[in-house]
Amino acid sequence: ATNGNGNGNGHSPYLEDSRTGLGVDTLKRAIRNNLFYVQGKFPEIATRNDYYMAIAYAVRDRLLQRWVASVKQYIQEKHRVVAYLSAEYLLGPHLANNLINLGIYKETEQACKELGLDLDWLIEKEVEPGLGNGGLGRLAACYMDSLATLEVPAIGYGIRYQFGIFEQDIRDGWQVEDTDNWLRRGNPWEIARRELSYDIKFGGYVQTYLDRAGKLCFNWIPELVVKGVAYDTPILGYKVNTANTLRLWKSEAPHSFDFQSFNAGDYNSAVNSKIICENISKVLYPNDEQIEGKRLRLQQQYFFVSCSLQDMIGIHLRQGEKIHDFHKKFVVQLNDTHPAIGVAELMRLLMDVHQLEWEEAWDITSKTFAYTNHTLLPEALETWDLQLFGSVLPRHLQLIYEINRRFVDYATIKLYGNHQKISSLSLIGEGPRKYIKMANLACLGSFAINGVAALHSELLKKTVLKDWYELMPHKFQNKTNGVTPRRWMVLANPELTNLISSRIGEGWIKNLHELKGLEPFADDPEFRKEWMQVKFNKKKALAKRIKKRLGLDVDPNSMFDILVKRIHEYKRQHLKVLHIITLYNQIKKNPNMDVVPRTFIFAGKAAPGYRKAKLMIKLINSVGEIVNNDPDINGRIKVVFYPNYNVTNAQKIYPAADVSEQISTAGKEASGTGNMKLSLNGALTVGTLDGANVEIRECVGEENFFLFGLTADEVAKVKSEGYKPWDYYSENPNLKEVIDQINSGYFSHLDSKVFKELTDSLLYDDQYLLFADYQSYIDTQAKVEEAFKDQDKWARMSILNTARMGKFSSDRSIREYCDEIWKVESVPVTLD
Ligand code: GL7
Repeated sequence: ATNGNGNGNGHSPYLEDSRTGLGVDTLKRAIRNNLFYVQGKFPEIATRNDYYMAIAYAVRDRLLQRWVASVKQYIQEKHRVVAYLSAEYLLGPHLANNLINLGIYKETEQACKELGLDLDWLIEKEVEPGLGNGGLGRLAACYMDSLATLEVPAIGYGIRYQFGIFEQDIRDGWQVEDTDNWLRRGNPWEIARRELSYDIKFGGYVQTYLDRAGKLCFNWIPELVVKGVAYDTPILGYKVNTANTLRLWKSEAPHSFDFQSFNAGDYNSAVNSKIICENISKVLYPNDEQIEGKRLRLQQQYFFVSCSLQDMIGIHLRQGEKIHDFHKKFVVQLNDTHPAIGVAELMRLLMDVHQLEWEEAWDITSKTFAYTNHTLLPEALETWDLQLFGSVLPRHLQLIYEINRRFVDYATIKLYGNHQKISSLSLIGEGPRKYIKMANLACLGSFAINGVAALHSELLKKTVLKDWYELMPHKFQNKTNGVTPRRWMVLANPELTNLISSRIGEGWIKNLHELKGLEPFADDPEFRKEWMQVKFNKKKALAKRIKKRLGLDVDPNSMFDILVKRIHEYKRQHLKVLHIITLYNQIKKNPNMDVVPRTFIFAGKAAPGYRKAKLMIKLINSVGEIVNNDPDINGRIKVVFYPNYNVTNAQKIYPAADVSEQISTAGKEASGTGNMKLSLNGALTVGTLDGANVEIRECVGEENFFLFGLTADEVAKVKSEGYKPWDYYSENPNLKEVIDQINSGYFSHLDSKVFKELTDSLLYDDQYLLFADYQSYIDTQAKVEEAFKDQDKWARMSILNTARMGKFSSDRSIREYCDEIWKVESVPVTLD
């Protein structure tokens, strides 16, 4: 066959078939060729990693055609583009995901087999890029998947951290951190674009002068200039031609040496300045929901935002468009306040570099940005010490002052005389030290503001962003989070995927609402049996991993009760521990009682500087040590802390869950997304009315959800009336026994001091109302136990959970963002 270009292949005028072909034979050839030409190895001496790399390159080659075609089409047809700005992307391993999205999993498996390789074994080899902390970073990754799948032109911008989230190990029950050197064996999924780089200034001072026309001009003379180099990773949509770009910036020194110091004989300071530059993208801050007001963190934020905005302006102008139309070409989504400095940076670029006047620059800026808020915790709202800010970004401090001056003038008229409101809206906080309020900068500079679940969006309007809502109600929206069914079902749970597809076809993978079609099968005994068999197999597989990693035997016939997420007081892992000890005490007092065997599985990382969270991990492990080895318990309850929770491990845990624990204090969890992944995989939720739990319960039906605890309104009320945890403690004998037992050293080799910080904070403060929710939680767990005894009924409930999760696809979230905020349309990509 000829395509008229004279090269005889049917795909492309400039590529050989072997680089794009999707058949088994071409895949085999590609793997062998890559082993030889890229790795420089032959089969007899190739290591597992060599083979992994050979396959990864073979797959990447197959993405490239789609990637190039997508970019080409966006440029030629000048489409409107979404720029997603996020300091974190928690992508998870690429290989299996790309095989699924390309639709060549089976072919590759076969090709491997014929080469004597086991694909799954190679997939296990991949080190995941952990460039995020938790839900916020993972959401960005799910959204990139959905944007591509929905064929929406989009670029994700972020930081190419050399070290991602730390690796967690558990020693003597305590968390210990190790660095995440994810790039040590190379990264076959990225392409370095050395030619694509921008200079980023830091520090110094600002000169003002009048130009020839008498206009006041500003010249920022920096103390340090850093180069940002683009590293691109293709993000392929599911069974479409669209491959979007994730562009992550790496910081480097502009020249490898500072020649001035070098010539002056000061080799050390020359090398030093190189190190300072490289440090900016060196490491991800491991804090989740907590700000760290460090200079380097501000530098990271500004670094990637400035690179990204300069890049967008470059793309726009190279297409022959006018700077005045920038907001028509790009809409920029701020993933939390981390990139909010973009508001001031775009003003600077438009005015200082592109010579626009203030009014026009502000008009463009405020039509460009939209802001997603991800938290209600006051301690997580970013602020920067004003002095620190000014020393890193002197020009931006001027701009923020001027933005604020104009805004306060406006607000003073609108809110005549309400000084308290005006000062709460001000971009600058007063106090012993002044500070910049990033959420306020984001709210003012954006045309849309959204929360991430219905309850969260409502609470934003009533609490943290109340004054903004009253002043600018038109900006406020809700966009409930979602998760990608490709990674969280097709990839993580192929067995359940096949079972579902055997009954309702495969349409649900792209249109999750089609899962509704499963509902009738909840009444089909044969289907229920197959459903529970898949669950059992996934539990067996997880049990095997637990045995391998921890040497612990767990029974796959027991109920797998799962609490996996970052460790945080508001997420209340310690409430789960109170339940476990309560159950333990019941059995101890009545060893013959009829209990449903349960395996409690915890996983999650604590921020390295968060002492109480680390103590919670120690408590879980200490309780596990006693419970797991007590002959009276005889294995009926087991406690597991599975180390190093990350995307790879999450993919193994979710499918094995019977029960999903979503037990945060109502009003604290903005949305949650693990709650969605677990329910999608057929787990039943024990949860509070918090975040997206509210909407999950609405969808699956209250009879298929175990609700407990105070509502957000009740929490607020209890607190305002003067909450006294001690009263709950002294009036509830079971609770008292549990707390006293922890304090006696029962779980800590009679050391009664280890957990004192934790128990004291519960007895005398209990900010997160564990004691107030304790009895309700215990009672609800008794209902869970009863329900589990009737496996037929349980199977029904499990099937209905999955069947009714259609709403929680990230495809639905992204559609809403596209239609209601971004005003962008799908662009089907055609291959030539
Ligand atoms: C979070 C919220 O805590 C979480 O509830 C939400 O699902 C997630 C994505 O919207 O964002 N906010 C936040 O700062 N982190 C989150 O995970 C770290």
